[in-house]
Amino acid sequence: MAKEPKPIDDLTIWDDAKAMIKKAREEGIETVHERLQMQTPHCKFCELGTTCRNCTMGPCRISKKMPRGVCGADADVVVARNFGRFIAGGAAGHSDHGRDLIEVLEAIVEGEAKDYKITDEAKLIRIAAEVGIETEGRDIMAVAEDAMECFFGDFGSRKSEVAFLSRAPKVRRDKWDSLNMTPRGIDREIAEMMHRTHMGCDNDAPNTMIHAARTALADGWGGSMIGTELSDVIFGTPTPKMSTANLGIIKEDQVNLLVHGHNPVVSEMILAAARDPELVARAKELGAEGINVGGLCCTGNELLMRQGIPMAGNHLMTELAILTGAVEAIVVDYQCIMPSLVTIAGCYHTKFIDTANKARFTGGIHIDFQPKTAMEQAKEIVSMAVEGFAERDAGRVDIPCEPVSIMTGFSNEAVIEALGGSLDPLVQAIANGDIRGAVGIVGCNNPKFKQDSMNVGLAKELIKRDILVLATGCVTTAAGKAGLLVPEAIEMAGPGLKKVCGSLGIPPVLHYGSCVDNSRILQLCGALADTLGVDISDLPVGASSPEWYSEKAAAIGLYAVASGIYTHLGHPPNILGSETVTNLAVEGLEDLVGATFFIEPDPVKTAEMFDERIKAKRKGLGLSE
Ligand code: SF4
Ligand code: MSK
Repeated sequence: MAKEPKPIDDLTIWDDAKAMIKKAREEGIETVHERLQMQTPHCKFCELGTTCRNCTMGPCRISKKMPRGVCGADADVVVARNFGRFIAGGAAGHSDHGRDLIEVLEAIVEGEAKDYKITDEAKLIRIAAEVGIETEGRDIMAVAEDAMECFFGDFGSRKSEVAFLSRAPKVRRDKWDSLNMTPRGIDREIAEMMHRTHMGCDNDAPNTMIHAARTALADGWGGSMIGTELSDVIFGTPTPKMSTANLGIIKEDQVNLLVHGHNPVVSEMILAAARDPELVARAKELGAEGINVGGLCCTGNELLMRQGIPMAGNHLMTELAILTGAVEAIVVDYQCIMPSLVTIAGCYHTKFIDTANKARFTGGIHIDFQPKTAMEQAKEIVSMAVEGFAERDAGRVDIPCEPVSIMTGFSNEAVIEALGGSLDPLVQAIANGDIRGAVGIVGCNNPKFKQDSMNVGLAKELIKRDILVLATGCVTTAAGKAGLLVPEAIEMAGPGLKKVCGSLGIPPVLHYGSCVDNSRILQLCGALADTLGVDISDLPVGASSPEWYSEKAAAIGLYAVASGIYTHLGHPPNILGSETVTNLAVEGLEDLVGATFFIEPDPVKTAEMFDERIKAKRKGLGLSE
């Protein structure tokens, strides 16, 4: 018997989402919420992490009745192996994204990508010097070539550590060395995780978990950091600017093209093509006022940070954006793109265009996007969107709200500039207790949570307690829609945070970028620890992914913990079938790396836990609570 659909009010905190879910139900269009209901209850073995499919003597399910798989592996081994592979998947996603940026840099150096350039030469010189490249008096292309070689090298097997580890405090690097946790090469750690978890290899759960942490560190201080830094070099380092968010950014009188995915290599070019006078003229010929490029998920965040484009929404808004009936094209690169978008686009005039060979969608229009032919291909894509305007059915258009203002663009460079050139004023504000600590709230939506209830609830609870929040990934649009990303949001903050942010004219929740940009937060923590002469685990900081779902979010959580940052998850990964693995994650890692995970679905209790932790860390630094 078909299940009764859940009340719409239970699914999301947003009016724009509610209106579109209602429209979907009226039009008989299935969304993520119905599919979750169909999949519930989930397989208990998989939820506990106790299913193994690593060989064909199985698959095996481990339980009290059947405590060992055919090979003899117990629950600890199976859970650790599954978790290890989960982390490897996340690290591979972020890091392959980073590699794509190196390949664009290579194409620039070789003169094969005329549509891309080195936009921030000063940053390239700065990061090159950081990784030991001679920069004095050298041609910028020569420096770029050496940087490219260095970062390609980080993916291989010939180094003892990835280059940006130089940004971590020495005491932290020594800890990683002593634990066998130092990431040597990005692909190496990912491949080794696959090897270790092959039948008959690493059959010691804690040892597998250590390598999981090493793989995650290769992502955070390696692949993701390379992705962030080279994106800044090629497209410009973000600076503060205003923009808008929610489904109201979709304009009835314009050609609407939404970019979705993660990598700015495609979406930056789409944005540039959308400004082409001929394409704009053609849009006008067809009766539109212009071409509107809006963002979804993290490729949206990338363009928001650097170019200030408006954001249509986060993960759970991607299906709903198409339901406005006013989207001519949705252009995707990779990661977090639900295949259901092709089906929903097919219910409207919307063209679904995929651009990466490694992320093709059956039923989508595929453009094999290449740096060599970037602008030409981007114009072809934008042209498809423009022509689609004529096919729009005005009777099915429903844009449910007006957009809200948001402030974006807080790279570390921008923050340091706002502080007058150094981190000292921030250190001072932390020391005198105006800012008691900082928490990065990152990651996704998951239909298992009322959309954004945790993301927004936690941010509000923390700023009340004078804890600065840094937002990345899909938390960004949530915070923006809740009015937390504007300077006026200081009215929701505690007195100290209000004073500091008020004097700088910045919001108490700072948009720090996309998912790979969590590496900016790692870099900031490293620099703060160095300024104070302590380890990262001594700082009054935390991380949270309240509504996470993806392998990448798990890798982010693990590299945060392994870097010494106390980290919250709104629900557990699939590890509860092993006491050893669970205890290690929520307790045992404290002794090893100075931080753990904690799992808590309630935002107020989560804020209280962070508050306690921050008090303890402040005390440890000799500061008032
Ligand atoms: Fe079963 Fe062991 Fe094979 Fe896993 S590796 S499927 S536990 S026999
Ligand atoms: S897009 S990984 S849903 S944050 Fe980076 Fe959002 Fe999570 Fe994808």
